[in-house]
Amino acid sequence: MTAKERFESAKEIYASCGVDVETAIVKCMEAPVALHCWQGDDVTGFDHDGPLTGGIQTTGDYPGRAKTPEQLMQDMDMALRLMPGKKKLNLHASYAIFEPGEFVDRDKIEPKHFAKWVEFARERNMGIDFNPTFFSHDKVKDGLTLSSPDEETRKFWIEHGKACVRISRYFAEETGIPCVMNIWTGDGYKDIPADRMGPRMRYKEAIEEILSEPFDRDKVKPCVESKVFGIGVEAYTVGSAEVTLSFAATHEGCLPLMDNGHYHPTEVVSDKIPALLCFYPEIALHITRPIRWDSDHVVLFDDETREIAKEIVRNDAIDRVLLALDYFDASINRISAWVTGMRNMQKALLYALLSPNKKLKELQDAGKFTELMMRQEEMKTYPLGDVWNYFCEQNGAPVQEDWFAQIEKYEEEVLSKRK
Ligand SMILES: [Mn+2]
Repeated sequence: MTAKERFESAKEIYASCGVDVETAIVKCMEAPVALHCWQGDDVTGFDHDGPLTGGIQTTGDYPGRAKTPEQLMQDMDMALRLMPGKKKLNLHASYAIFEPGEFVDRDKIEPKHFAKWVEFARERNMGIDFNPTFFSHDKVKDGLTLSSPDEETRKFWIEHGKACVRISRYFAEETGIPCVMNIWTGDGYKDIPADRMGPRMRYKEAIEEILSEPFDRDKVKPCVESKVFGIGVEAYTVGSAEVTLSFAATHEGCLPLMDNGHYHPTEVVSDKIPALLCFYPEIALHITRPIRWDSDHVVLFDDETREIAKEIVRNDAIDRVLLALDYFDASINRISAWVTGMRNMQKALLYALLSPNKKLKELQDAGKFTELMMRQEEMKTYPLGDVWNYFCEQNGAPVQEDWFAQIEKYEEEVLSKRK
């Protein structure tokens, strides 16, 4: 059987349970997923020499890490060629590109420091999402940035946030695609604080100041991302789930962002998606894979990734849920890590789109839980692979494992030669 014949056969099989494969493919093609630049260089960036801080950690020392903007773009380009579907570029402020001999601190960065990224994105028809970088910097004082009791420290980081709003505006204008600007800090305490509310009030006011920088709500979409704990901030985080959710709920135009590595290990973001969709016009997600903690492993085609995709699709919310990847693994080929995670996210979306969602909801409402279980389980072995291969082909991306030969070739010819 040819790939086309396999696809035609799969189409019939899905049609027998009421799923229109062609519609699923079109919808999957239109769902943008933001590709995070920081997988390519272990969250190092180009604006500092110090260690990674903020309670996050990369582990591993696989050879060939991108060390310059040119290398990072070259690697990203390689990865992008091996992924089907619509992508956005996701940047951190620490990836500012300076001219030789030039340097400005984070409170002074300007759109021009991201002009090369705009060029990169435009040539590839991608929008750009953005993140102020509130970590890995000597102005993080006692583990705090926006919530610091020290006014000078707070002011520096507020100015950084405002500079990032201006840069986000520039991205949206230059690409014609809205820019999602996500605010996350690692602010918190290692041990039991004496004052939990004070830092949170300062955090609230600081974010309000950042968002007082003017922007058009159709072009810049600010988000606040929560976290339960980080390395070195085990006892308390300022931007907890309650803080960010309440902030977004009470500030017009600000969206909540959920990172599925940022909750207690038994909590699932898939269940939180429909909860928030009841109240917010739009929400944002960071897709990662936590193992026992916020370990940021590569996204797999696992139960929770599929469940997240199902909640987005069956609530008809592809347009309302802004998707981005956020993980970093330095122990394996970094480009392969990018490609594996992106393909799995897209595969999960396709899987969800190939589910008879309406029928399954009807079974639930009719109290037919025996049949509901049977059908949900049977769907798992429907011929997703045949549709996925066709989807990749339609998007000019390699099918099945065919992409890996290109990774190996690139590793031999490019990565292994890097010092
Ligand atoms: Mn995140």
